[in-house]
Amino acid sequence: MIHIQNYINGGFTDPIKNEWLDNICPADGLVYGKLPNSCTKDVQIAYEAAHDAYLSWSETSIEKRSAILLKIASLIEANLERFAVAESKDNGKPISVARSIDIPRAASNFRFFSQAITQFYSESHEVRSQKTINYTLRHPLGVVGCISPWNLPLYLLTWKIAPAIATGNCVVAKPSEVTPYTAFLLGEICNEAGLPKGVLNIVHGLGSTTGQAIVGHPNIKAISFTGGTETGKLIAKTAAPFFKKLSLELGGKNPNIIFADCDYNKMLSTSVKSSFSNQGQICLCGSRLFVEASIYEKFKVDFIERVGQLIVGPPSEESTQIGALVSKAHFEKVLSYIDGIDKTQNRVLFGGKRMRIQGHENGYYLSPTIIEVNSNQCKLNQEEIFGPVVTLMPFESDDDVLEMANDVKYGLSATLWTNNLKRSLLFSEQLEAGIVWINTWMQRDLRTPFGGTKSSGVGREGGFEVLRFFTETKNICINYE
Ligand code: TXE
Repeated sequence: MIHIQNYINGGFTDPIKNEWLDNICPADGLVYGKLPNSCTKDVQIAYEAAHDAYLSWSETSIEKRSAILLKIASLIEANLERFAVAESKDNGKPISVARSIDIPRAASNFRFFSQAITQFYSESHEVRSQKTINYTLRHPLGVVGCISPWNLPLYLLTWKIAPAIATGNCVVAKPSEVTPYTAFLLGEICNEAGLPKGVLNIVHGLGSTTGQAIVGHPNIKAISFTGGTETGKLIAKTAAPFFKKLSLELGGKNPNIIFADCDYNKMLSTSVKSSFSNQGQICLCGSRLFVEASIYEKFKVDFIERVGQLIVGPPSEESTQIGALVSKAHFEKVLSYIDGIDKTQNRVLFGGKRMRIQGHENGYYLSPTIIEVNSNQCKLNQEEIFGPVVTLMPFESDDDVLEMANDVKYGLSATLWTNNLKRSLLFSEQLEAGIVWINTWMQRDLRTPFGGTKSSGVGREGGFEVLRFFTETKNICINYE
């Protein structure tokens, strides 16, 4: 049994009230660890540690902060296998994915922000006729809160922590209670890298207790959150009376728009990935596939064939491409969408069933699922399912597909497959999304702004955008006449 503890002030501690949650392995449904369900008092202690560390950390030179972040990146890389095994066990994702994507990206987050902070700058504005010069200061906020989800556990936690501490803030962080393991291991790495105690504090627990205590803490100045849209609303409501800075990266229901003039083979293999990577549990997955009518029937046959070749299996096996869904509750939620379809309007073309994997009969395995729908208004196209379930629908014209792509409450990302330059430019301008991919998917450059519109959230992460988020801007105006 793994005994996960809070990481506060550079040490590992049990929760004050001695309340514990089960840590369950989605591959077989068995409890394999315990984690704290931290209360308001635990959060307060973490806050005090962060507050005490703040003065010194915020005045630590950029070179030193940068060097520590770089060391953390190197240590994550040196412990790649240990982290990958933990992530795969906790989340159900294939070990090959944890090893090649999640953990390397967590290291990249620290490496990237160790460099970005050395290039961060502010502006000055001179008006010579009035003999004035304005210059802008960007100072850290103080103690900030970072709350992350279970789908990309270490990847998304570090995506928040790294820029927060790079800019001189101290952090109280809470990973998802469903996937706490790699966050726990990160504490050890931070100590080894020489991160001063209290700069990063990680408290574990439920959203409704620990998460709520962080968001409702009067002196935690900003909340960076990734998770569900409903949780985002609750966080916004709790944080509003304190006027906290908020960055909310929420759900998505992203269109994958396929025109007949695209590079067909590249589109086909990328669409399999954009539909089912990480068991479809990525906010950027393209879950609504709109295919131009002239190639619809061909695409349907080819797509089903390719999806049928995906290997569903235990996350620990090297050959597995689709692992287990993250939890029983989430598995049941995803399955309920499939079981609840209106069979007069929608048709399951492939999958749609629980899979029993030999030796892992109680694991949360679902075969990748393709459903043909006849209206973009159906529940399957309007609600975020967040699992290995996609819908297919043909379209006749550019106008029709653009309207359907935008006719949803979410606006995170969109993918477009076409070789028509004019169409690419028009669609990129008119698609209601924070991120548009043309003839590709999920090619990430950490310098770019990342986030969504509409119910997909507010604010942008990445690059200088997030460094601005984690700093308070002050303008100084001097008259030098
Ligand atoms: O996420 P939650 P859930 C979507 C996806 C999924 C749905 C619900 O559709 O089915 O959200 O998932 C913490 N105050 N996404 O319920 O609850 C929680 O402990 C403060 C999309 O598992 O949003 C965890 O650390 N914190 C998404 C984090 O919020 C609270 C990724 C996210 O959990 C809290 C995950 C509260 N009141 C799910 N309540 C994406 N955008 O990538 C919960 N939390």
